[in-house]
Amino acid sequence: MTRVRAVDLRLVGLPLVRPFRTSFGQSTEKACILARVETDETWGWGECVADVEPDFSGEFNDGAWLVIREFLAPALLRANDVRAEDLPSMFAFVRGNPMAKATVIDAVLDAQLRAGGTSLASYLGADRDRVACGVSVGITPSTEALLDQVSTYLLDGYRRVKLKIAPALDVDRVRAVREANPEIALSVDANAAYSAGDVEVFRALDAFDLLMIEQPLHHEDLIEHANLQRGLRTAICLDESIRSAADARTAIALGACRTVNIKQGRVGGLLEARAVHDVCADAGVPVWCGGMLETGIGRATNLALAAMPNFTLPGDTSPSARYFRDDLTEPFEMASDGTMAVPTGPGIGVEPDVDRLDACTRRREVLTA
Ligand code: NPG
Repeated sequence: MTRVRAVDLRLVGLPLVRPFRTSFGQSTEKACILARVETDETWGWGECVADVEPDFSGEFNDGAWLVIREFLAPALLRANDVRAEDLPSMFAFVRGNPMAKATVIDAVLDAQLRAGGTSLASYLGADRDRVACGVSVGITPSTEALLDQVSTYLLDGYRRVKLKIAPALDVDRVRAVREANPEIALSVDANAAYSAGDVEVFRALDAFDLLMIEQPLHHEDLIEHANLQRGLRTAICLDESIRSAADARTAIALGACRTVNIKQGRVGGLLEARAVHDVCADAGVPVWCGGMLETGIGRATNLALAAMPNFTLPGDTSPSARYFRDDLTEPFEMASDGTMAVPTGPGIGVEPDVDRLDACTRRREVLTA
């Protein structure tokens, strides 16, 4: 049991080494909330995957900050003894807001595991000590720039390349990458930019032997995803549509997808992510670990999750240098075989550098009982 004495919230900002463009916007900087919970014995870290604007989901940094400060942290600080496993039901009085909840739940879980000397990977039942890395390539200014980036990433050793697509920046670009690289594991991610009327785009993409087409349609439209999936050879993967294990169960029952991207922050934290993994494993649906440009704290968390048995496809778990010149933790490195080591220390197994953390902190608030 753990008693939380303080929740130390920071908003940090780190420049990205190259802008990242998706169908919903462009980022040049990673700005996120970090929570450090302090318990009687130890501490734990949680990284919030919300962004500056409510574009990927309805959550955003300033909103998540308020939800944590006004609702989640006070409930946690009032509780005498808690386990991370108690928090999803303790936080049920707050509807939605999975990213804010994940930040606090993951931080308490990290503290609990540090106190017990257990690594997050072994707590989650990981069955390997290295995971295969994929890379997500943002929308580039030209097809030439895209081909250049893809060949650099392939030389780095990545095991799978995912291309961001958007209307009119899709079939021709994917064809060019496929023709230049006939053998690679290739996928595309639309971030919900299309509608049911765009079926011709997906029929054309179906010819490129893709590993999957990720989140083609609106996140609430599972029926349309099922209709589309019935007409395609390529597997549809859902990301934004899956906010919980219940969503995963529904999507699979409807035939709306044949694979699932698990982002622990999008589903309310590591405990729910494990439940999504289990639902998919029971249904024979493979999963993989998504990424949201996390700092080393969120990256350590993702690597532990990605080592669970049903994570059978390479994830968006790239090394630190693909995002940041100076990560907050020791940088994560990828071996030339395209794999990365899963942290083995207690909890998430990493710690941010205090000076670097202070240098990139924009706002800080320490909440106590
Ligand atoms: O390497 O972490 C990464 C980026 C992977 O493409 C990626 N993430 O839609 O999945 C996504 C996208 C994303 C990034 C979404 C940031 C929201 C915020």
